[in-house]
Amino acid sequence: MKLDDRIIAQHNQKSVDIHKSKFEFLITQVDYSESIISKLIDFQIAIPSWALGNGGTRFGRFAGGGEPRNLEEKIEDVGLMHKLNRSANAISLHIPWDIPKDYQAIRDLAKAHDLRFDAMNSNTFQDQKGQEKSYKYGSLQHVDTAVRKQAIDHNIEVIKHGIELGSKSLTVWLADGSCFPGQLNFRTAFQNTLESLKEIYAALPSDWKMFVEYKAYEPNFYSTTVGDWGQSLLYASKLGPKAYTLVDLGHHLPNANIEQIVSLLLMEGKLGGFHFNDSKYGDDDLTAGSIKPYQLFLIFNELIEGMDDRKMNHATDLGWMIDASHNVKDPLEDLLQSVEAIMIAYTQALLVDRKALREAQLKNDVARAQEILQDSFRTDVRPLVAEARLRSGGALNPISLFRELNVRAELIRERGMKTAATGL
Ligand SMILES: [Mn+2]
Repeated sequence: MKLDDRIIAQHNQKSVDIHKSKFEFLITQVDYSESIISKLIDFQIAIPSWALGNGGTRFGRFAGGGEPRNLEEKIEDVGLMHKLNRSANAISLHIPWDIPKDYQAIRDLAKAHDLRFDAMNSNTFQDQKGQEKSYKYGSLQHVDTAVRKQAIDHNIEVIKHGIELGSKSLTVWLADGSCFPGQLNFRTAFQNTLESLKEIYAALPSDWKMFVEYKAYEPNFYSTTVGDWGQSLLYASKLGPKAYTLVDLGHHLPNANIEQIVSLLLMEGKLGGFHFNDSKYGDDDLTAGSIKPYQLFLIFNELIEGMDDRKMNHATDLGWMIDASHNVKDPLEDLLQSVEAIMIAYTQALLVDRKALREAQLKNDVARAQEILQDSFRTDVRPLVAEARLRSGGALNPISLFRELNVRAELIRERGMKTAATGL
């Protein structure tokens, strides 16, 4: 379904006065509010095609109803979301779940929704119907050259689809690893993976990036061949200037200091992209900011500090994407909440008084440093985020409007109850 500008304007009319009074109050306390608003308008987060349906667990999957049945409907869902919040102008596709049948038609549809194509994602973590070789014991690391070749060819095919759609990056996440001690020779697995990645890297167009995503564990539970940021950085460094590390917030061991990882990767010029989600225990794929909002703020604090130090463009120099797959919420409501949480954390981090923080650090004034950070974190910046949305034509309250319009009921009527957006 497509949303009319007039409907958004009517929705905003109802709450614009109360918004304006909150906004006017907030900007009396905030320096550079206009510059912050323009950064917020520019900041866009890509939506993965697999987040538009309900995910499952190893125990099963509960369909939510009205999930997109094909690539066209996935683009329509992201288009609707972007229309509501004006902060989700890209979709990230997964191959083979989203292979376009007609590139031109898919490009035109995305354009009609004001969307572009973000990173392409390959899949060597499961076997597809009719696939010749199995990835049961890994893909790019596999002891059998023929399996490695099949996985390399698949990644190169993903790049080709991406070129047709105007994407500029490939994300490689590998499930490769081992479940038991002795199963793998670690060095051989690393070398095989590196050699395979080199062949994929060689197929990248000159203006593309390759993101090497790491993950501590799952589906392998003893070792993972790209298991942490050190290993990812090793691969990315050996591959060359187009290869970068990708940080997924759910892919660390418990209590890892992700903000420090981000800071050092930026320092080395090797942070490429980001997958947002939140977690209580592991790769829980919960809504961004739902469990550890302070951590999300601290990560953004390091991102801004590091990007500004390198004179990077916040909006375009790193890949920003949500990577989540939820089991109980309406996927579109969940994604709207995630984007809002990301925008809030970004705004809070933009408020940090960096000069004062630097001074406190140089004086070893620990309490003052904490005050400076927490002062920003405890500021209710929602009116700034809403103002940016309002100025870019979005809804003051995207989720309220989504509910008022009964979007999900309409999607269920169109698409049915038992549809699935992923190939899981
Ligand atoms: Mn991820």
